[in-house]
Amino acid sequence: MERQKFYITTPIYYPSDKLHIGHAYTTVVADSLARWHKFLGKEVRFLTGSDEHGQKIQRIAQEKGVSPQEYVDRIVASFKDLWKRLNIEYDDFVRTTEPRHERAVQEVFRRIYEKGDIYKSTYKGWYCTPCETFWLESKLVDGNCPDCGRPVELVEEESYFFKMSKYADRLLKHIEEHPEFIQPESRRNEMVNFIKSGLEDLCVSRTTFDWGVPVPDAEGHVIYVWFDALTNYLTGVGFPDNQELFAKWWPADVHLMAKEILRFHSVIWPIILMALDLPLPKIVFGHGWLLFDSDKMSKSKGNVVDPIALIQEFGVDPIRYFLLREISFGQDGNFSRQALIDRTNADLANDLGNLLNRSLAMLEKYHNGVIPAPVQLEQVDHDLVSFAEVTISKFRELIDKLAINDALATLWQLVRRGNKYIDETAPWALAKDPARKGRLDTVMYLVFELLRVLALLLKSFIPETSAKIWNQLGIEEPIDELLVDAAEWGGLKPGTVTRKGDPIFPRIDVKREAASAEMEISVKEPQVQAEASKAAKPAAEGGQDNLIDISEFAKLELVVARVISAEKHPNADKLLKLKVDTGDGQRQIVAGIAKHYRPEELVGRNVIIVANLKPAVLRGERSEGMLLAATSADGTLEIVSVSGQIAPGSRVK
Ligand code: ME8
Repeated sequence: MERQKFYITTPIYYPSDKLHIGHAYTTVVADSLARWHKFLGKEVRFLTGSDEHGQKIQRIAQEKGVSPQEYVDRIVASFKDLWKRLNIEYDDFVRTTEPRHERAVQEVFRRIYEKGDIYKSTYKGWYCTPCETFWLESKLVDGNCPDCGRPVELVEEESYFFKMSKYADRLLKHIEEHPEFIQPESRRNEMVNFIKSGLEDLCVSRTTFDWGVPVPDAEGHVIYVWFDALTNYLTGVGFPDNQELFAKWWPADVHLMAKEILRFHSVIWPIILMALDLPLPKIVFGHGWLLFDSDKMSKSKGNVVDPIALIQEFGVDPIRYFLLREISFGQDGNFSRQALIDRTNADLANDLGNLLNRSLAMLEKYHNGVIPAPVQLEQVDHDLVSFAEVTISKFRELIDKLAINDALATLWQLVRRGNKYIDETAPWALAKDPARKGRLDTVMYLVFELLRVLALLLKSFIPETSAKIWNQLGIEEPIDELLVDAAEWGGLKPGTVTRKGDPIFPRIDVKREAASAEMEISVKEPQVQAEASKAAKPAAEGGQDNLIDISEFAKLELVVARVISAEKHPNADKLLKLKVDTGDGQRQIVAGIAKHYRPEELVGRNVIIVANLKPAVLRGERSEGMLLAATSADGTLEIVSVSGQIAPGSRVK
């Protein structure tokens, strides 16, 4: 059977300056979808490129005192470098100054001209150079460009015109018959209204500058930059010379872009294709804008966020994940550094990273790092498996609908469910009882099976992370070669030897306001939690004298902290040395619980600590806080903990 195909494109970006996080957004989404469709077993073509002609580029090059070609060569190299750093795996990159593209554009122009749909006349009207758009006087807003608000220029020149109006009814009919053609739906209505308000014939050549593809046999005319740029989607699949490649890939499945250029793609582009008698793309999707302080990021406003600096600071997958998860696909969304840090700490470090880390630590301790065979499943296990199965199918449906952020939100319910399953089944308790070895094996197997499935489902979105998880899981088949069938539940082979590595997402440390360096270090007697809690008398015993008011209680900073690592204190049998994550950083706590807990039982647990206790040095180890534990009369001690649902740093009141 012939493999299904999937052809996806991004806009070709202007090399007027370096790219910002908004361009990265579209391209990360396109890359993730391309990878996803490959994972579904399809043959995929992913096209991007650079839109190098036009008055805007020519002017910038002039200002810089270099030729337009020299100027764009340098900027386009930076585009390719950015895509490499973001793990963007495109199949072709069309530069509009390449001979193959110039040939394609001239061929498109010639065919439409010969058909009689392009004619010569004179253009008199307004032009917005930053947007490279012609405007009728009636459409201007306060005399400025209605799209970007910047000043327009009056131009009057002999031009070729494309009979757009001739195709308006055919286009409306196509939109009506193919409701999926323009997405999201709200923007489809805008486009329909725009067409219904009447289409002008489009000016498709310029004579007042020469940085463009020459109009065939018409000296002094260059082809209008949008007519040139849109044609890249044909160039990238071999038009007009490689007919085999072209027949294989055209029409495109998805043209992706932001809303400001949806009109070019859902009105001008389909009409060019109709004039060429070529089929129309299946979906034209105009997503929202990435805003910065609720304003559109743009180079001219100087509020752009440089993706390279972000990648250097945070790594590539936190950026990819943030873009895919944080912004409702189709809507505008805000970018902020704090939101990026919060998202990374909550979803990647706490939920996913912690699930992997604690599972590996337990497996190493209880089973030498080897994945056991499951025994009999109990209700709690069946619940996990059916939750996983339902979630996986919801995830797939949502990606198919291009609801990428919803899909990831759904998948994260499963990640959190995994952490909850560990809390519920308490492997540390099972490990204490040899008679429950079968239960422990089953729990460990299911947890690792969940991690395996998650790594597969995430590989299209955060590929570097999936590869790291895969490596730590120790599965031999290369993850790159596996298709979606492999993500069905139950594929993990018992006997697989895991490899504990570094945490995949260390938490991003946000400086605590009260710097720990300023805290006093006491060298008094060890103040051990278990003893401290024994010493505290219940209020009822102490009578009314013991009562405190709420303001005194409020002085206590009780917070949830997640145990990242635990080990025996080198100089004291009663003490354990814990490293905990408090949401805004990490700290060490020395706790007198060594007689009651083994270190590995604590890793991944969410304990409650007194966070504003003066630091102390306990037998040579610094302790910054105290964890809460309850002790019964017979000396049994249990630490107070909450489930993985509560994020580290949450206040306990
Ligand atoms: O328009 N939020 O190129 P361009 C979200 N050359 N996406 C953003 C964004 C933001 N703040 N800023 C940019 C052009 N983008 C033409 C395209 S195609 C035949 C020719 C993304 O460099 C988004 O995809 O101005 C937007 O449509 C595109 O970059 C505009 O890139």
